[in-house]
Amino acid sequence: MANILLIKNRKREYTDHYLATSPPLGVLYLAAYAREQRPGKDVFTMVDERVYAKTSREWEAYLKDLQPEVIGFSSMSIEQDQVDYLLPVFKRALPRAKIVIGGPLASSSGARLLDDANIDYVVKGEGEIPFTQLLEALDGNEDYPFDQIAGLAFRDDSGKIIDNPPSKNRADLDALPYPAYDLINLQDYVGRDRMTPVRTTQLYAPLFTSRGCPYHCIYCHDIFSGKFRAMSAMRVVDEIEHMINAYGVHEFEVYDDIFNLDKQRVKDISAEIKKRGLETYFTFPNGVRGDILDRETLEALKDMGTVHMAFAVETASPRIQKVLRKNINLKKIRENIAIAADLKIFTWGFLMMGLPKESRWELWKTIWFATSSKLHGAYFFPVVPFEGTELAQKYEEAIESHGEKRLWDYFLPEGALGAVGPRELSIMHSLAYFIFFFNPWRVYLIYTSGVAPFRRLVSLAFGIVRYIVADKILYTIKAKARKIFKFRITPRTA
Ligand code: B12
Ligand code: SF4
Repeated sequence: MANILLIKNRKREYTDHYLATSPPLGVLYLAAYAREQRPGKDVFTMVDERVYAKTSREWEAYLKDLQPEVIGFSSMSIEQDQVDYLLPVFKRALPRAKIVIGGPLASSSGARLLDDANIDYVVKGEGEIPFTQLLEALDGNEDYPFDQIAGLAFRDDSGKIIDNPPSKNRADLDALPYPAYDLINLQDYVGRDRMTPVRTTQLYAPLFTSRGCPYHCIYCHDIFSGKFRAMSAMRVVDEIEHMINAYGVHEFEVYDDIFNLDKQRVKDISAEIKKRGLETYFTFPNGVRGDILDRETLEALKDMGTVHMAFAVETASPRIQKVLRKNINLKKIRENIAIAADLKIFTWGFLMMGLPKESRWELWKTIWFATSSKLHGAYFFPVVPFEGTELAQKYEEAIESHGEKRLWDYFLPEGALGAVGPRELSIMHSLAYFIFFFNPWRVYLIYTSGVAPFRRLVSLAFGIVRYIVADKILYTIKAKARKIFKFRITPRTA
């Protein structure tokens, strides 16, 4: 029997924008799948560092008490600072425990992470099958030799790094067990900042009903590989009904990369929810593919209780759309945003700034596209070229030439691949928010959206002002001071 501790990591050095916290679906799937495949063999414990942050001393005491044999650590790339900080603490406390790292960081950076001697195994990409096979291998089951576990990177007995290619054999999504929600308390996530920008105080749960995306944009993660696979409408509604009955959840935050690729599936899900008489609310904060929607599909989404939907426009420049391989039909997405807004779905746009060779004119076009649309809200993200993406490979030189090579900030332009430099980009970035939010048209749209009553509108406006003015200036000062005096920014604990 293995005693397994699963940890959802957090960012160590953070600005307020990195505090969003939603239930850690990835690790909950891992535990559910392993439990099903190895019944009675393991005991799982789950710690979400974003909810229950511990100091290094508290971690040492906790680990010595719990004595896990396997520690599964789930992290995004942006959270690597906390990986670097915590893993030596873990190894010191429990030198014999096996440390496995998975999630977006592992998928992006792969075997390179084994440069850190504290990490024993790296699992790239989709985790259910390789993680369960790894548990078998650690138990000594010879049917699962380490070098045959797809997507696993590890050191062999001689210390050589073995990097197994990812699997072509993926989990059957309809056969996946429901995520192991018994390992967390869903109440812990109520009232916190979350991916859905309009805060509610309702109990909610995430849904991930499809994996993979056929579009292959050059900046995108490829955690689930390009091929699109989806749960059937029945399996999706079964999970929704299970969450209502077992946990009293009626609001669902959908994280799919491209929930609406199969229009018929969307309509079937909506019809099935209606048929079963379920009371449901949905938000799509990770975005839908906005140009392949149509009125009928949007009405089906509205019927099933959709209150919020993000549209990933990224750029209003057709040239850059091609470079990114996103190829959004800008006319169509604008029309669909308007239909959604008219249906009283709170629409949010994702725009990127600082894209390859992006000119001042192209930046203005993007700002104008968003401002003149019926979007209720928008994020203008400075581009972050994540390791492992085509964008990062193609523009490696540009990334290095703007100072030390490290992950740029998602909210504050520190680097730029575009034709304008970081300083100008930063000014345009602030201007984009001002022009977008502080105009009577936007205020009218938000006020009449039916979703955001006045109090929310005011808090949204304060949030944006604080972000552009206070946080940006404060963060810049702190970052400069950090460089000069070499101290860390706001460690929350320890
Ligand atoms: C929901 C979500 C969030 C939530 C929280 C996610 C969470 N619970 O951890 C919030 C809103 C907080 C968030 C924030 C951000 N996010 Co986000 N987010 C997502 C999203 C949409 C869904 C995540 C999810 O639940 N997926 C479903 C589950 C099933 O997949 P999974 O978590 O990846 O887990 C699977 C595998 O990765 C693996 N696995 C995961 N953990 C482990 C652990 C072990 C031990 C093993 C073996 C395997 C394993 O197995 C799992 C099952 O197959 C993804 C996009 C996506 N398609 O996944 C982006 C994504 C994870 N986010 C991303 C980014 C960049 C961010 C932000 C930086 C963006 C921003 N604008 O602020 C912030 C950073 C937050 C921070 N901590 O500072 C990137 C990460 C890229 C990277 N290389 O790190 C992604 C991939 C999207 C993208 N743009 O490419 N995000
Ligand atoms: S459409 Fe979205 S999910 Fe699909 S490859 Fe492009 S960015 Fe990724």
